[in-house]
Amino acid sequence: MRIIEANFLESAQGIDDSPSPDMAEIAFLGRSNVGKSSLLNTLTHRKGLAKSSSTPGKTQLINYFNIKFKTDNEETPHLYARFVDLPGFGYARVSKTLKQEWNKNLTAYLEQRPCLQIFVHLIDARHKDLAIDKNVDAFLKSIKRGDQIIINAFTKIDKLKQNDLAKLKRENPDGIFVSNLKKRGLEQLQNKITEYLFGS
Ligand SMILES: Nc1nc2c(ncn2[C@@H]2O[C@H](COP(=O)(O)OP(=O)(O)O)[C@@H](O)[C@H]2O)c(=O)[nH]1
Ligand SMILES: [Mg+2]
Repeated sequence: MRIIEANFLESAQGIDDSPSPDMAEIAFLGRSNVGKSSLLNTLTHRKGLAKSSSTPGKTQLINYFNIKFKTDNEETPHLYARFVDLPGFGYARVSKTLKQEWNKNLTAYLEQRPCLQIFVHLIDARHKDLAIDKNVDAFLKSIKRGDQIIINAFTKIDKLKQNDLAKLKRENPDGIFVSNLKKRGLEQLQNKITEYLFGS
């Protein structure tokens, strides 16, 4: 399965002004600068789709993208889902909980959106133990419904030594390990998403 179309749909401040929940959604979240925009652009084959240069912390909007997949099945040649680009949260503000750090509207989106199926938590492979990411992880686990999964995607693995990458993989057997720069792990990430949503 591959992505053949990706289009920006709209930005929302929260659930109230979000599109109608008529499609499976995959939310991408992580610290500012983790590589989220780069990853979204590469996954969708659209260089400027998620603006990669926006000032960290300035935009607190939820951005929706309609994604069209091409399948190998003649009866259902196309499948659809929505990628949701969430604002990056701040640099390691250890003393604050995610709820204080992050706009209430965003946590409400994560907690209450009925069609939200997958959380993709992006974690910088070099800084995998930051308090803020631990908070996010605990928060996601605490809100996750039975019909949802959390994918931990470790980014910028090109910056790790082989030994450290091997160790990271051992410690996170269910993780996905990506480098946008070296184009590693992107197919695994996409496969994990489509397998969960569509079973293929
Ligand atoms: N070495 C390396 N740098 C990356 C990678 N992905 C993104 N970057 C860089 O990290 C910075 C932040 O990327 P961006 O996609 O804007 O992060 P965002 O703030 O999470 O949307 C930019 O300078 C990117 O060029 C990667 O896989 N490897
Ligand atoms: Mg960005």
